[in-house]
Amino acid sequence: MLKSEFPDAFRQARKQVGVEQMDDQNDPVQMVLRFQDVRKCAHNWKTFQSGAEPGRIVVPSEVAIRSIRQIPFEVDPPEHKDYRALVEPWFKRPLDAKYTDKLRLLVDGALDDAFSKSELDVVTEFALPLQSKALTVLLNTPMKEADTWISWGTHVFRSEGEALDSDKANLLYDYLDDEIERALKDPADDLYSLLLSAEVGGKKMTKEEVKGVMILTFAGGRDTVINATTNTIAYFAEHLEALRKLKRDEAAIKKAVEELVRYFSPLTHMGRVATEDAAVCEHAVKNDTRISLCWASANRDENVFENPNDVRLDRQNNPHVAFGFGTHNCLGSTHARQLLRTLIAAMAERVDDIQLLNANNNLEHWGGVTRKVGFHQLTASFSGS
Ligand code: EMZ
Repeated sequence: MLKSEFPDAFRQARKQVGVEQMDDQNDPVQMVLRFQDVRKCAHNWKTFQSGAEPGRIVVPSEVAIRSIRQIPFEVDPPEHKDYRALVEPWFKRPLDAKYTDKLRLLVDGALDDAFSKSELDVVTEFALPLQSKALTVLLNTPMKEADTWISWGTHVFRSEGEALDSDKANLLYDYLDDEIERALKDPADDLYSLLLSAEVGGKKMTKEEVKGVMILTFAGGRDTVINATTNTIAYFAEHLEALRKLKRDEAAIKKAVEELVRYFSPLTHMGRVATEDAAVCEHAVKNDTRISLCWASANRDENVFENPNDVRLDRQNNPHVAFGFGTHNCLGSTHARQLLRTLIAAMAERVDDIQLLNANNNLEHWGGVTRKVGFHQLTASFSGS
């Protein structure tokens, strides 16, 4: 099996049952697996809410390590709208040509580094530093901040072998408290300062609300972007011809990114909490219990995608839900897409060959299902100029 092959872990459960039951810290989750059901539930925010107790819609639940609400992610309409409208323009900056130029410099730096080494771990030596440096562009903060973030590892709330790591979470919370104080004293053209001076619904944002936006920005786009980057490199290492065909073809690269995120689905699922007794594809959902919208399963639904387990970089009809669906569609998707497009463009121009050496798969366990979402480690040797 190729290292870049990511099997459809949910096929049987999706076809036969439509849901998968799993336990999570004694707060069970009913995973919704079919594309239409996932979209319907995502749309129905009144019955399946995001604004539950902070941390509860994340699977595994972060209730035990987080009391601050992530904004706008854990807020429902109608309040959600004003928060989202406030941050949306900032998160659309990746569409500016200058922003992309900055990303290109970072990607080129990462490739230079890879070419100069005989081998490297793509996860910790390429994807993690690239994600962190790119985050300084998104926040518009000094590049040296990335050094601190790199030291936190791939997930800000988890460590290898530990589903929830409160010590790690506290590092992030303390860091953000300091940064908020810094921005209050000495405002700059960065996301902190923008939020601290903003009003929502006629009221100034509180420090806690600002922190809630920042936690989301740090946590939501971390392991997801790192996995997407690593998996993309793994894919093209094993499909060099496909990479060559994309050279200087922006339209084709855009399509390729959509197909790769569909196939990899870096975020397996996201939860919701039922506000009343309900049902999903004839399975009862009790009031105050959790469901999850399984993007990874929906993205392989054979009723929607032809040959869903094939990567077709030029797939025509691709309504994937890798960035979620509906009100809460991913705020960071513009940044993530731009980073992946830039990565592929640069690789197509500069890479001659990538040899994958050792892979340690990152496997997730959900109920009876085991899913490969990325790699803990992927050593490779790059050549190019
Ligand atoms: C939350 C989540 C957001 C959560 C889009 O996903 O990402 C997870 O990785 C975090 O742990 O707190 O931000």
